[in-house]
Amino acid sequence: GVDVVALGESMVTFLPTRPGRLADVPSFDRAIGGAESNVACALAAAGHAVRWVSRAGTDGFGDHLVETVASYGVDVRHVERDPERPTGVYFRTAGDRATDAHEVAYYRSGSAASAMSARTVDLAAVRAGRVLHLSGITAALSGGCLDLLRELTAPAADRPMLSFDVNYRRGLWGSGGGPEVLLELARRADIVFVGEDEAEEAWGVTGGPGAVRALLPEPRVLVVKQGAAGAVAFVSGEGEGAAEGEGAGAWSPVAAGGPAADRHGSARGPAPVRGTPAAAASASASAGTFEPAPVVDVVAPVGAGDAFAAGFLSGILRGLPLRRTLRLGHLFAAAALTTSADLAPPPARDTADRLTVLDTGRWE
Ligand code: KDG
Repeated sequence: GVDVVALGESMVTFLPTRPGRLADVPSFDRAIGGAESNVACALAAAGHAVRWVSRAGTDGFGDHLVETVASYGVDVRHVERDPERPTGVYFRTAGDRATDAHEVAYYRSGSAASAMSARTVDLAAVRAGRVLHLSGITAALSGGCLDLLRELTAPAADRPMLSFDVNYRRGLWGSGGGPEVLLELARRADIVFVGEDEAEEAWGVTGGPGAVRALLPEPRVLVVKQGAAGAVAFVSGEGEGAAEGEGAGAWSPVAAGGPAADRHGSARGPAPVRGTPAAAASASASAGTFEPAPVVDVVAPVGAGDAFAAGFLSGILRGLPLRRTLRLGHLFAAAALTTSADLAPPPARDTADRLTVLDTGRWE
């Protein structure tokens, strides 16, 4: 079976060959980007069965995208090729060391992927995994894409466990409704990833991770990323007490032992543990579980959030304890932070396991 299906637009990415303003960079190196395929590739590299669902043009850029994602071992059979519309591309500059600010120039409006909708993607193929990973980028691409996300996030008995990375991209939303839409979608997900700074930018939340949880009490798992410092995970409901320990993933929404939907009964939405005011109150009252990130020299932050999501989902799929799952997220992110490309393969599983283990079992 398929562990994870990721759906979203990917683009050929042009990385600057030197620092400076977009206006001044004379040449670019080709790579690929796309938040959801970044997650898919990292998860496949970590040994999971992953499918990426998308659309791409029949142009050479589309070939390059699909071939590159496939080279990670991702199932790309459900990527539809559109002869009428181009593959999206984007250019970016190197981040300013002081501010991390980089310029992004997207050429994706009217792309093949922006024509994703409930009619142009195979919904059964999208819902076939244990986990469905989506991001807020897709919601900004077109009306059809937004409707598709609404359909995929609607409560349903057979819905896979839904993972949602808020991924607020101000440049894609312009002035219209992005923050409200992202909040609506995030509230319907089971696992949500959001940056503390992103939550402030999109929703004006200040006051730290607890304040973000107060705004988003519904998801069973909420991860608030705090940049170089680390990340805080909030887990509500069944198995909450096991979150800290080395228990066999009792906290996990997809802990080993059957399809995710089974664990929530037949009526999946909203799950009993999370719909009630009491659950919401206890979720927002909990301080969460903080795990610091390793210190690395950042080459380019782009793609680190995707890598974090992949590492965290890998820990969940493997039924690892929460703190170790957070460490895996940080480790995958560290691999992405220290390369210039958007997509960075994580360390091999045995290395990752040694680097993230909680108790080294060393002789006293
Ligand atoms: O998270 C990294 C992505 O933002 C990047 O790879 C490109 O998907 C992308 C986007 O839409 O910005």
